[in-house]
Amino acid sequence: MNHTDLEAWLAAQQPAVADVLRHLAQACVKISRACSRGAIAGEGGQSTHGAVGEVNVQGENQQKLDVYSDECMAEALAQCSAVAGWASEELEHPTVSPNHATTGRYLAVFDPLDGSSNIDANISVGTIFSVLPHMFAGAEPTEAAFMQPGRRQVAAGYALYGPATVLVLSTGSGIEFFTLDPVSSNWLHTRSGVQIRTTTSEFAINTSNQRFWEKPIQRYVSECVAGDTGPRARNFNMRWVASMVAEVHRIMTRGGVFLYPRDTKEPRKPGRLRLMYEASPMAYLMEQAGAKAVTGTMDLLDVVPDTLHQRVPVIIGSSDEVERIVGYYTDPSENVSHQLFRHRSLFVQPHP
Ligand code: AFP
Repeated sequence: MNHTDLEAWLAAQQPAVADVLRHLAQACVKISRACSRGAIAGEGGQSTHGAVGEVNVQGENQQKLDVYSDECMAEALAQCSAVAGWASEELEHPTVSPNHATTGRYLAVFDPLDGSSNIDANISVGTIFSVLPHMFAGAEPTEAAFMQPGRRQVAAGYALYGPATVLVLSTGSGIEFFTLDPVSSNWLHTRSGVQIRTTTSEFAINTSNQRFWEKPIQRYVSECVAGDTGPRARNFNMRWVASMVAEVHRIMTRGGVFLYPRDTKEPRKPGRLRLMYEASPMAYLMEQAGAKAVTGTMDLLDVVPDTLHQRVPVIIGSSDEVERIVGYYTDPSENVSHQLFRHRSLFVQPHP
């Protein structure tokens, strides 16, 4: 079967946005190569496999591949004239482009290697990215320039480094899949206009946190687990990869719902996942595929960030299930104290 490639698709996009995506995709090729080489990755006796032995800005153990992936992204974006600056999960503050800070019209935000705590186990990992307009183009971007809700994204995507490397992109007109040809390093266009099915019998959640969940989530999961003996009157299946890109890609291909809700495990943190480089880009992609993305009490794309590394509750996927969960949040008998748990409140603390 003959496939067109990424360049052919980019040629039909807005040129500056296309240029940002081209550079991001090039970085993902390098990251893919390093991931696929596992323990033999690295050059000149310098392995890029294993832990660095330090914790990053998130308070998480940093992997050498986290650092390498971050460098690949920064190197690619520094060469892109459309990008004025970028922010990474790995760095506390944004980076101002060395050459294009006052001329670039866009900002990039990314998690260079999401799920990297799985890398030693050879489980799929991925890169997630978001492209925002630079609202103060002409001036060097400050941290404040990044504080935009996901609704403003002009493009988003992820690369999944699994058995095959897949790039999923949207510029606001639907979802496109590209598959990396490892021989030619070319991204081949493999699916267009992907839509997520509205119904599903598959959910993904880390049930070890069950005792910390809010009541609507307790209700939803217990009803799924009760299967055909409960109020749903049908059986459900559960999946948990602990690698968000893999979970989202499964939902893209066969439907499902993914939940990392607010919990009381660490009351200072309103969730596990990060708004700007995990939740927002994935929410944008979900909506582009006809699915839904909420915190439980509002659309994820409407959450206005207070800080770069802000965390947020995430409930995304097949619309029938997400709407049902939202219904449980608005049900007065579930007694969720919305006002106490607003997204801009005393309960939302900066990272980690
Ligand atoms: P790491 O990048 O530290 O591996 O975190 C991955 C992640 O942010 C996301 O990809 C997973 O969905 C989630 O964390 C897994 O969290 P649990 O450790 O609670 O399973």
